[in-house]
Amino acid sequence: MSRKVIITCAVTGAIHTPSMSKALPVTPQEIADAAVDAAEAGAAIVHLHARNPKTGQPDQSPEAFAPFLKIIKQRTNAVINLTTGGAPTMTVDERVRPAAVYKPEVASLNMGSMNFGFFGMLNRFKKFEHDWELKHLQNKDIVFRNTFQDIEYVLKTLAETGTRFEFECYDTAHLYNLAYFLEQGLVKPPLFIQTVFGLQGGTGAHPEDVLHMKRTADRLFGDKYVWSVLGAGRNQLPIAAMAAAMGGNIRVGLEDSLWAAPGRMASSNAEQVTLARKIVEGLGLEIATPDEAREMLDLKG
Ligand code: KMH
Ligand code: ZN
Repeated sequence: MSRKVIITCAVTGAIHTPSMSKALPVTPQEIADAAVDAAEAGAAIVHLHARNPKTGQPDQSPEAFAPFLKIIKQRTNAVINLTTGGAPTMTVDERVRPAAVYKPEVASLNMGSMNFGFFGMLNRFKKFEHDWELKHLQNKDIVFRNTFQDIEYVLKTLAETGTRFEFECYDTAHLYNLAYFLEQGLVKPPLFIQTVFGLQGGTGAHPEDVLHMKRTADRLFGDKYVWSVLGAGRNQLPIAAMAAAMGGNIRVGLEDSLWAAPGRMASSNAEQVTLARKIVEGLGLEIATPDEAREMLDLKG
C-alpha cells in the first residue's frame, strides 16, 4: 500500500486582502463554498479564519465563524482546523476564543515570535478597495507575538477540549520550543508539525532550509511527529513537491499563496488542492481521506 499524504487547505487566512484576488473567500458563504470545494478536490483538513463580510478584514470573533462552520460540517467530512494565530495584530486572548468555543478537532498553534513582513506584496499589488488593506500592508513593525507564556495559555485554554494542534514552526528555533513543551508534558505525540518556508521574517524556502528543518525535527522528535510543509507565495508548490518526495504532508490554499503557477493567479483554493494532488499522485502516492488523517493524527473524530 502506498503512503498516504494529508493535504490541508488554508482557505483565506488573515494576510492576503480582497483587492489582491477576486478568488479570496471573504463572506461566510464564500468561505464555506471554498472549503467544501477544497475538500471535494482532495483536502482532508481545512484550516479556517473568518473575515468581516463587507470589508474582508480579519475577524476573530467566534460569531464570525459560526455560519461557515455549520455549512462545512453539513456538507463535508473534512477535519476542521481553526486558527489560533488570527492576525499578527491580535492579542492571544482574542486569538484563542473561536477554538475555545467550537472545540475543533485541530487548531493551529504558532510556536514562536517573529517579525512578520508583507513588503513583497506591497510592490506587487497597488490598488486597494478598502482603507484597512494599505494600512495592514504598510505596517513595518509587526511582531507576530507567540511567547512561551502565550503558547502555554493556548495549550491550557484548550487542554480539556480534546482539540489537537497543527504546530506552526517558521524556523528551527520553533521546533526547539515545541520540544520544550513536549518535555513539560503539555503536548502529546503524534505532533502534527507544519513547517513554514519563505515568509518574510521566517526561514527561507531553499531546499537546504527544508532539509535542515526536517533533520532537526527528526533529531528532536524521531517517530513522534507527522511532518507537513507550507511554502509561502511562489514557493507553495515547489516546497510541496520537495516534501511529498521526502515523506511529508502538504498545506496549500489562498491563505498561503494567491498563485497557481508563475505569473498566473489561482482561480480558487480547489485549484491549488488539485495541483498538490497531482504532485502526490505523480509520485505514486495517495492522498489521505479525512478519516485516514484522523487516524494518522490521533484526532478525536
Ligand atoms: N498564515 C500562515 C503562514 C495561524 O492561522 O495560526 C500561518 C497561520 C497562522 O496559519
Ligand atoms: Zn492561518
